[in-house]
Amino acid sequence: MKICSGCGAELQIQDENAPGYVTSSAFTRENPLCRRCFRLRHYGEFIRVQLGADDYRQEVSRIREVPGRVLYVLDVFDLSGSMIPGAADILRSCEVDLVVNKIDLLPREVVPARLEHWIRREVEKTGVQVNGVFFVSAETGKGMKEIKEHLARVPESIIYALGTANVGKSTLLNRLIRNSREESVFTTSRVPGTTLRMVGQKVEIEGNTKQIMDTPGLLQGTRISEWLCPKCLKIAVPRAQLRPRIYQLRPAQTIFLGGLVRFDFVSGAPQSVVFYVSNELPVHRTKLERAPEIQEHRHQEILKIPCRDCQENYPSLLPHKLATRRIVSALSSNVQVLDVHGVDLVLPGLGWITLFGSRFEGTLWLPEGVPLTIRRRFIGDISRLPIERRSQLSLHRQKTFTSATETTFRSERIQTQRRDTRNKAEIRNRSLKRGRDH
Ligand SMILES: Nc1nc2c(ncn2[C@@H]2O[C@H](COP(=O)(O)OP(=O)(O)OP(=O)(O)O)[C@@H](O)[C@H]2O)c(=O)[nH]1
Ligand SMILES: [Mg+2]
Ligand SMILES: [Zn+2]
Ligand SMILES: [Zn+2]
Repeated sequence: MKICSGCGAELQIQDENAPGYVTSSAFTRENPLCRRCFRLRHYGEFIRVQLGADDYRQEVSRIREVPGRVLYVLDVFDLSGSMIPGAADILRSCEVDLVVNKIDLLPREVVPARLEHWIRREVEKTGVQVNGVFFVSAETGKGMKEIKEHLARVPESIIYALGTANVGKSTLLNRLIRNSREESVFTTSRVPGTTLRMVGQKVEIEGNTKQIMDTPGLLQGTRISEWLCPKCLKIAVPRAQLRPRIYQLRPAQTIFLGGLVRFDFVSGAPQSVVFYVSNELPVHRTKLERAPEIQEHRHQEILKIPCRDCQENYPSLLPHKLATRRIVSALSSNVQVLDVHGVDLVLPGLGWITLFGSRFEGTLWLPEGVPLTIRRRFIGDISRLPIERRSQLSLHRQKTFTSATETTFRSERIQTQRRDTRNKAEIRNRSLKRGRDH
C-alpha cells in the first residue's frame, strides 16, 4: 500500500474525488504527493475532505497499539477547542508532553510560562497525565530548541503529534525535520482537516534517530473556524500578534464580529470591553435596535464575513443571555452569571471577549452548535498567575535540599578536620610517649 507522505491518505488512481487520488503516471514515481496535497502546496487550492469522528478515533487508536511519546498539541488561542474528548483513553499507554503552540499570536505582555500551571490543570482535569509543558511557535521556530533537546533525551523512539484539527501538528513536525530538508514533508494549511491519516517519517533529532508520526486532527463541529472557506479563514483566524480591540461600550449597543458572532450590551454601566480576535476581522458597532436589520439584510454590505458561499452553511446565531451577579438575582434562570472579577467569553476558533466585571446585562449570539464557555480572564488574570507553582515548589525543595546537603557536607568537613587534628595529636602524643619510653 502506497500512502501520500503529505497527508497520509492511501494513494489511488481510480477516483478523482476521493482522498489520495494521483494520476497513473505520478503513481509510479517514488514518494508521490496526492493531487490534493500537490494543489494545496502549489496553488493554495483546498479540497475539503472530512474525516468523521469514528474514523478519527479508529485512526488514532493505533497509538494504543504502538505506544510512543505523545506531543499533545494545543492552540494557545483556542484552548477549549484544542481538547480532544476522550484523550485520556487514547493516551493511556503513553507518556505525554503538552506543546502549547502559536504563542506568536499572544499580545506582548503575556509571559507564556505563567500560563503553565493553569493549562496543565485544565488538561489534567480531562484525565491526561502530563509530563513537560512546552510553549512554542511552530511558525517562527520559537521554543523548538527546547523540544528537540527534550525529545533527544526521551527513551521512546516513536513520537506522535496528537491534537484537534488546525492546532499546528504538521507545522510542528516539519520544524523537527527542517534541519535536514528544506521542503516541508507534511502538508499544512489554514483549513482544519488537512492531514487525513497517520503518516510517519524518520528523523535525526540531535543525533538520535526517531520515527515521528503526524496524525489527523479531530474536527469537532463546535469551532467557528470549521464552517469557513480558506478566504474567510484568512480574515477570521489570527495570523499575527494580536492587537486587543478595546471598545468603550454603552447600554443599547451591539458589536458584530463580522457576521460570525454578535454581542449585545443591553443594560448596565458603560464599560470597556476587549475583543481578542484577528486584527483583520471586521468589528462593527451599532445601536442595539438596528442590529436585527443589519443581521438580516445588510450582511454582505456591512458585515462582509462569512462570504456568500460560507453563509449558506453557516449555522444561525443563537442567543445566550448573560448578566453579572448583581443584576441576575432579578432575572430568570436561563441567564449565565458572570463573575464580578471579570471573565472571558470564549469564541472557539475565533478568540474571546473580555469583560471586566462592571454591571452588565446582555446577550452573546453564537452559531448553533457552538457551546458558550466562560472562563477566568486569560490575559491580565491567568497570565499574571505566579510561574508554575509545582516547579516553584520543587525549586524550593531543591533549595532546602541543597542547603541541607551543604550543611551536612560542612559538618562532615568539620568532623573530618577535627578527626584529623585528633589523629595528628594522638600520633604526636604516641610518638612523644614512645620517645619517652625509649
Ligand atoms: N500563528 C501561528 N500559526 C501557526 C503556528 N503553527 C501552525 N500555524 C498555522 O495553523 C494552521 C494549521 O497548521 P497545520 O500544521 O496544518 O495544523 P494541523 O494540526 O496539522 O491541522 P490538521 O492536519 O488539519 O489536523 C496553518 O495555517 C499554520 O500556518 C504557529 O506557531 N503560529
Ligand atoms: Mg496536519
Ligand atoms: Zn496528500
Ligand atoms: Zn467564505
